[in-house]
Amino acid sequence: MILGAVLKSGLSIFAVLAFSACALGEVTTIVEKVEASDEFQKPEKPAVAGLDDLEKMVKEKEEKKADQDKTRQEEVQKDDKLNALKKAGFATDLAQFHRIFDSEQSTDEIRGLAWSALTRKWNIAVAPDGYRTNSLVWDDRTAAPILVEGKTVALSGGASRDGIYLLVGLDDGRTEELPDAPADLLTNDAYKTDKLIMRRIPAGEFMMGSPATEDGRASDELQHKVTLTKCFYIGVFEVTQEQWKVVMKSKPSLFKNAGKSAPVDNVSWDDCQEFIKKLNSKAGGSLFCLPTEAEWEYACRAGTATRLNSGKSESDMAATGWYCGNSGVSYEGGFDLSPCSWVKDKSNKNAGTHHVGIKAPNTWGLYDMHGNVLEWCSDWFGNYPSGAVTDPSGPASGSERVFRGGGWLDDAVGCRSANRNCGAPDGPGRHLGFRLARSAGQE
Ligand SMILES: [Ca+2]
Ligand SMILES: [Ca+2]
Repeated sequence: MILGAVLKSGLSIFAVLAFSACALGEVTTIVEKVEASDEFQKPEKPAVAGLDDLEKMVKEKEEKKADQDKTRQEEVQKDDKLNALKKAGFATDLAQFHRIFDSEQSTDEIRGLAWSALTRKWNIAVAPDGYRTNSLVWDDRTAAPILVEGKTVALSGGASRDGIYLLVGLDDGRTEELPDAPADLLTNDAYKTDKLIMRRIPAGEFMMGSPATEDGRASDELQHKVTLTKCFYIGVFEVTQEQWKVVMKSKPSLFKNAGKSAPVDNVSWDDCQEFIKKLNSKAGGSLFCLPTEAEWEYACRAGTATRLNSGKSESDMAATGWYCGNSGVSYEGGFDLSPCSWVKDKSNKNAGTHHVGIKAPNTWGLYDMHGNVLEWCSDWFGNYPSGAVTDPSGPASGSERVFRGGGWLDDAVGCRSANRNCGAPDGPGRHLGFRLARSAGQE
């Protein structure tokens, strides 16, 4: 071997150490240096068995890396290009708004309409109170326009935001229809405490489950076409601790210090039925319910087919939900992470639930569909059908009920749109909560 030859020639041991420690890519250089040395006696056959192979390996590795670098660079360039286009479009629209605003003919009403067209076009989840000409800015980091002046606004691109909202009074079950999301959706705690806000989801069809190529998929996610023939309402947020208290007069959550606007946890499927029964009796009907598993996934995807409704990567997960990569908490009574080997980020000793509505919503304006608490659905757990189905509601009987969306302790794979979980209907847990659905009645 070359090391033997080098040693025999009396070369310094340090050179040998340097050789053995060097990266593969430097082999040739070291060999050349050795050959140039006076003390080195060139062996008859230059190479030593295996050196050619080694060089070939090094070359292949370098080529592979160059290929990967190129692909990565191309992806970045593509993103940059798209971002630049979006930014230019945004600037044009904003300029148009300013022209309307500054024109002598503009009235409050026209300005209001222009503002609402702009915010709608850019799919801004929350319009500010009225309109403010200088409050829209482009954020290069998120590649999206955001609102400043103290208002947090999350954005998502894509589908239009047609549809309406329903505001439910939890004390009396009365509902009020709203033409759009309230301007103070994210700043007024009422929507997360004594009221409940729901979003109308249009009827439609989608592919439920995951394609065979999806990273991290499980065998129970057989992809099939689902048609939902009726529109329905679904909670914009997970049901919170305070909302549970208002309806049930009880505080079941184990994360007692997570706050009023944290999702209720530690509720079983049976407990959720009690909540629904109470709310329905206040409302004088039976319209409130849990979403079916199909309705849940349809609402979660909001037209997307990717692993997550926000994309496919870890950073997409971090942007849209609380999962094991970001759910650390400092409040008392957090969950001790030390035995959780899969949690990479242990900078926080404990993890737990977070207030609803902080992370970016999906295209239909729904928050925390990925992560925070897992959400009970109405279905019994069972195998998916192999063909297309219409308005599915799961097997007629079973032993476990479905819950979806992954939670604060799951990894990103567990939070995928298609991922399914289930548990006994009478089993609560600190990972389990829910989101309310409501039939849209005869509409
Ligand atoms: Ca959730
Ligand atoms: Ca699963």
